Amino acid sequence: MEMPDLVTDLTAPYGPLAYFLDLHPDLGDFRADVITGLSAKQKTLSPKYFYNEHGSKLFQKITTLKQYYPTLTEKELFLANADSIIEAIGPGAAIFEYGSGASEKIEWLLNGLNNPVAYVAMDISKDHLIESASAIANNSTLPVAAVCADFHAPVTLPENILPTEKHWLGFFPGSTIGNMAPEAAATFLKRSSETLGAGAKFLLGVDLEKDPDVLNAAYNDREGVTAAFNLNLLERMKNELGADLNIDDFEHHAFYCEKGRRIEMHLRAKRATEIMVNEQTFSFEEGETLHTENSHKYSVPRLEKLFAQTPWRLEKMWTDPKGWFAACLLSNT
Ligand code: SAH
Ligand code: AVI
Repeated sequence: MEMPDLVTDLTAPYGPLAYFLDLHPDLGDFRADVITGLSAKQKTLSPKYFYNEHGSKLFQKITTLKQYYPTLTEKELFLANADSIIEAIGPGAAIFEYGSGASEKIEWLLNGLNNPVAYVAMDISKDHLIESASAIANNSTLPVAAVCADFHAPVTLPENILPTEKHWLGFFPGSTIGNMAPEAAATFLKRSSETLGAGAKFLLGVDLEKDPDVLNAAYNDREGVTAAFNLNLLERMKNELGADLNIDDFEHHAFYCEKGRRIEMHLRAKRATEIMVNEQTFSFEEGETLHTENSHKYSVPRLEKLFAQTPWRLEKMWTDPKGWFAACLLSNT
């Protein structure tokens, strides 16, 4: 079977999965990115490193918190508008879900779509991905596959394993697009239009601007799960890179930045401290931070401006009664 260059490690079938494609997104990158990020004036690390197995479980826990409104709001929005979303998508869709996580938001689509042909889950968190996609495969008559990849890098789909008669439907729920800067979001959308090809559609969930009190509460939950999720980055540095650091010297710091229209998450030094990695020492003054995540909140006009920079055309948008979340159907025609 001839495969494109990018298909480096394809196993088909893989347990109940039609295939598992491993593009090894993490190999070698974590150490290099930590060193580059800690060397910058504002110390920074990509939020993609939150999601090792433990981090993915912590995120799952976040989605069950009452204060973390995005998950429930989006689920209710999808369900309330399921009929019109499904009609707009049309028959014969092969779903490619970006950042599929626990694959918890796919059921209504798999059950409701007219004649879907396949479901492909893609995520950076390998074990969590295999476990979640396999659970869907065990309960579905459709071919289900998984791709472990970084969605910022190009992905080539092994098309020849799936039926030829289909149109791709990109599915990107959870407002994970908000974790990208708007320019990176435009690049991501452009790339996805190339990956999914002509005739594709894309269903995107986006968190909207709202009262900063609601936003601040969602990222500073009372149970401290978001704090644990953030601090898990330091655990990863210790366990996977052998970094020498004292986790107790850092605290979770999250706040809404009005100017950037985003929640910023940081790890803030409670006292002067150091992180040693690869025999290099990175000093933190008291109060200095490692910036770990942005979560951008959009207005409808800013979303329209974003889509206008990409080949996607906004076909329809649905919002919930409070105007907190948007589901956008884009088409590549
Ligand atoms: N779609 C789920 C999960 C959202 S959490 C939901 O809506 O609840 C974000 C997901 O994106 C995680 O599963 C994480 O592992 C994945 N992810 C984060 N950065 C990624 C990247 N650069 N490439 C691929 N997946 C990524
Ligand atoms: C995955 N992403 C959309 C979440 C968010 O809300 O930005 C990640 C998260 N960070 C803190 N809580 C949840």
